[in-house]
Amino acid sequence: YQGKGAGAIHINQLGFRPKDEKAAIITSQGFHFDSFQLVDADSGEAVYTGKLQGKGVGDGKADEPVLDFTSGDLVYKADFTSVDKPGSYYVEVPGYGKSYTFTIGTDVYRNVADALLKGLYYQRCGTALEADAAGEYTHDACHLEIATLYEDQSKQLDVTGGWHDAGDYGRYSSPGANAVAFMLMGYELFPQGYKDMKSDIPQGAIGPAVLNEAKYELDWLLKMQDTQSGGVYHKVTNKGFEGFVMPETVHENLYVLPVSPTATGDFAAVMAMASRIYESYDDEYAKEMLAAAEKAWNWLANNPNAPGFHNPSDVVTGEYGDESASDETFWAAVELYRTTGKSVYHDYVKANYKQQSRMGLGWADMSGFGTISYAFMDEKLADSSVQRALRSAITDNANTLVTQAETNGFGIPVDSSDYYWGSNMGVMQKATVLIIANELQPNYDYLLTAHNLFDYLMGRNALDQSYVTGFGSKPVMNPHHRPSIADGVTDPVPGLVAGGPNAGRQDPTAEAKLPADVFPMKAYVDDKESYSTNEIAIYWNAPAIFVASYLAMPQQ
Ligand code: G3I
Ligand code: 9MR
Ligand code: ZN
Repeated sequence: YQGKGAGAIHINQLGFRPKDEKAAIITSQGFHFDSFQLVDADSGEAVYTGKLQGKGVGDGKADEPVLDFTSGDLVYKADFTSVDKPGSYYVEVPGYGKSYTFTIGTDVYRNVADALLKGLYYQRCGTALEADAAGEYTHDACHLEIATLYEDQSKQLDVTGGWHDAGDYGRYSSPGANAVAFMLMGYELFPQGYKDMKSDIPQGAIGPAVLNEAKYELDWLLKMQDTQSGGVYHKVTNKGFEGFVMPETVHENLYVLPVSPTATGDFAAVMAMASRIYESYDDEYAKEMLAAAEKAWNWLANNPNAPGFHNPSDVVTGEYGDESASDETFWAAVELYRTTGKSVYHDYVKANYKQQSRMGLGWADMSGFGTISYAFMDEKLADSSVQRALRSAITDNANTLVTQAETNGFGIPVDSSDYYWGSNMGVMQKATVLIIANELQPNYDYLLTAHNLFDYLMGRNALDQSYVTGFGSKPVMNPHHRPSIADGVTDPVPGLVAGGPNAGRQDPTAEAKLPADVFPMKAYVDDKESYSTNEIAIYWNAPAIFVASYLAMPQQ
C-alpha cells in the first residue's frame, strides 16, 4: 500500500486463531479516523466494520488515539475479535492504508513453533547440515579440532558439538543451559504442546523432537565439565570473532576458557532437570547427567567464593560476565532436590528462597527457573510454605505485567528501559511467565498479555517488523548471523529470533543509522552489521519456542 498509511497498520503477520482476541494497532500519524474494516483478502469485500478504540474504551475519549511512550506514536486499536471464520484478511482504514494479509485459522502458529525449534538445529556445531534436513542451508561439519585449555596450554580437550551461540561461532555454557532449560521446562509443563511438533530434524533415539534437539546441547555440555573437579568451563571460542565466513572454514585455535561458578551452577541445574525428564527414554543417560549434576554441585559447595568469569586480556569473545552465582546455585538446588529428594538440596532452597524468589529467566539471572520448578514440584515433596511463596512470586509478577501492559499502546508490559540488547528475549520471557502463571491461577488477562507480546514479536510493533526470519510479511532479512551472510542464499536461515530494538545503539551501524533520541521501540536496524539490534541467539529462540509451542496447541 503506497498511501500515507503505508506501514501504519500493525498486525501479527501470521494472524490469529479463531477464538483469539484479534486486533491491529494503527499509528494515526496525526490523522483522525473513526472506523476500520476487516476485508476478506480473496473476495476484496469488507466483512466487518468496527470502531477504532483510542484512549480506553469507557472513558469518553474513545476517539482520541493513545500516545504510546515507547514508540512516540499515537495509536488506535482496531479490534475484530468477533470475526472467527477461517480465511485470509487484511485490516483497512479506507483512504489511509491496509495491513499485511494474515490468516484466521486453527494452525496459524504451528509452522513458526516448529521452525523456531529447527532454528537450533541450524546452529549445530561439529556436524554437517545435510540437504535432507537443512534444505539450501547445508554446510560441512565445523569446529572438529581438539581445543586447548586456556589455563594450561599443554592440555587439550574434546569439546566438539553443541550449538553455535548466536551469529558468532562461540559456544558458551550458561547461554546453552538457559536455552535447554526453556525447552525442558516447556516440555515438562505442556508436553501436549510439543507432541505435534513436526520435525525433519535428524532424529536420535530420544522421544519428542524438542528433547532430541536439546540433547544435542546436553551432550556437549557434558564435555564442558572438568571431570576432576566437577567445575564447568565457561566457554569454548577462538580468541576473537571470526569474519563473515561459513563455520567449516574457520580453523583458528579453539580455547576452553576457565571454569566459572555461573557455568557450574547452570550446568548442575540443567543436568538435574534433564535427568528427571529423560529418565523414561534413556535411564543410563539420565544417571550420567545426574552424577554430573551432583559433581558440579560439589564444586559449588567447595568453592563458595569463586569469582565471576572475566575474559583474559587476549580473548574478546562474549564474556557473559556475571558476578553472582547465587541465583544459579538456587536453581541447581531446586532441580537437584526435585530430582533426588535429598535433604541437603532442600535445606539450601529453604535457606535461600527468600532472596531468590524472582523471575529472572535470562543468562545472567536464572532464579526464575528455580522459582518455577519449585512451584510445580509435587506437593508431597515440597515444603508448603516455600511453595506458596514461590507460586505467589510468579502470580505477583504476572499481575504486575498485566497492569504494566495497560499503559502501553501496544498492550505489552514493556517500557523504555526494556529496550536493551536482546529486548526480544525479555519480550518472550515475560510471555513465558504469564503463560506459566495462568497454569497456577487461570486468568484471561495473563494469556491475553502473553499473546499481545507474541503479536508484537510477529509484527504488531511500531516498525511493522516480524522479528523471526522466514516468517511474516516483513521478516528480518539481514541478521547478524555468519551462516546467513556467508552461505550465498538470499534468504537468511529461517526460524531465528533477532535481538530487536536496543535503545543503547551499541554498535557502530546502529549508532550511524538511528538518531540519538530514537524512540526505544524503533531502535532497530535490519542490517547485517548491527550486532546489537540484529544478531540472533539460541537463548532468544528458546523462550520463543516456549511461547509459540504453547499458542500452537489446539484451543479449548
Ligand atoms: O541489564 C542492563 C540493564 O539493567 C540496563 O538498564 C541496560 C542499559 O544499557 O543495560 C542492560 O545491560 C545490557 C545487557 O546486555 C542486558 O542483557 C548491556 O548494556 C549490554 O551490553 C549487554 O549485552 C550483551 C552483549 O552480549 C554484550 O556483552 C547481551 O546481553 C548478550 O546477549 C550478548 O551476547 C553476545 C555474546 O557476547 C557473543 N555472542 C553473541 C551474543 C548475542 O549478541
Ligand atoms: O560478531 C560479533 C557478535 O557475535 C557479538 O555479539 C558482538 C559483540 O560482542 O561482536 C561482534 O563482532 C564484532 C566486534 O565486536 C567488533 N568488530 C566487528 C565484529 C563483527 O561485526
Ligand atoms: Zn561449529
